[in-house]
Amino acid sequence: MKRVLSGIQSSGKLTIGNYIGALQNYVKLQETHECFFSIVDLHAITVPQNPEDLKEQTESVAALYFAAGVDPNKSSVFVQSHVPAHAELGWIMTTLAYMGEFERMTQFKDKSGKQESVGVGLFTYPGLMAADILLYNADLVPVGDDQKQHLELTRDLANRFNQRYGEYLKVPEPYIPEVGARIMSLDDGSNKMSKSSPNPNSFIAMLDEPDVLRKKIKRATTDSGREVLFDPVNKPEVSNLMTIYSYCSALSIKEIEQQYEGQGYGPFKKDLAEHVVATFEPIQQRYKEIRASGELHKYLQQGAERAAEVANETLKEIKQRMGFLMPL
Ligand code: AQP
Repeated sequence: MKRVLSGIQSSGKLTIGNYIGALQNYVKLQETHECFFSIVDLHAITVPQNPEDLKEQTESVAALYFAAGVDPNKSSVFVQSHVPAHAELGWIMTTLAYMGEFERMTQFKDKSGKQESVGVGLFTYPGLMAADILLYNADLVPVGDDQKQHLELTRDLANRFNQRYGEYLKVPEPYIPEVGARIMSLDDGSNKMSKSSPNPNSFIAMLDEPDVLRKKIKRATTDSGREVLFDPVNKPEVSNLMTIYSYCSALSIKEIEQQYEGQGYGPFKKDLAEHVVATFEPIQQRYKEIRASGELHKYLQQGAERAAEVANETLKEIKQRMGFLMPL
């Protein structure tokens, strides 16, 4: 069975972009693959986090994994900081990487541009991400479009390690969803929807109450036209809303175009909101049940134990090959 590794940062409230681009694929992949899914809290602290919020966000992201359908008996779900091998291999990976490689990362450029002072962790983020993946010798990594470049770097680092220390690490392949690889922000069709955006109206959180969600969709930016047409270059905002519509309704883009021909944006947005509510209401209900059940920490402990078994073995082999003196 091929192995899958993926993770989401506990850096805010998960958006429908995280769901469509990542989580919903986790649920599918666990049926055919051995899956490790992480809540990457060590990545979340690459930008400042309030301690109380970080704890709540980590629990919330974990509960959303299960609410979305990740099954703790099929997949190992764990918090990254519960498996210390991630931080240790993350350091080792930064020693294998070159400055120029990290400097080229567009996510670093985007995020550092928004900070007053830029933390070193934001810069070395791709080294830790490489460690996350390589510790599990993952075959496949489900990621949205935005993470493709980091995965490319992970592949380079795995190849570099294998050249220097002998063939050992598996070079992972990206798994990019066909629909929804990049859900854009509601207020600007050229920006990715992000959970850490300071403007809550730019994203739809998976846990937004139905009325909040309806309001956000109603005020979502469109354009001065009135045609519901899929044209990401000239109509990026409307096209993005159509992608979300298509995912939540299972209608094709063509069918959506036909349905709203000559009707303008009003009816389209109204129906879109109802499809989004119908998609996320059951998940919200399960989320509440999971948080109330007290089972969450048990699942996470079980996941961390299974993850640590695999990760510690890989780390040991890596250290031996690199010439670290191993403890008796
Ligand atoms: N807008 C998106 N469309 C499709 N996929 C997305 N992902 C994130 N945003 C979108 C995918 O979700 C997974 C987890 O991402 P992450 O939390 O590790 O980091 P990110 O990509 O930086 O996500 P955010 O929401 O933008 O977080 P912040 O605001 O903290 O940086 C990844 O597979 C990602 O591709």
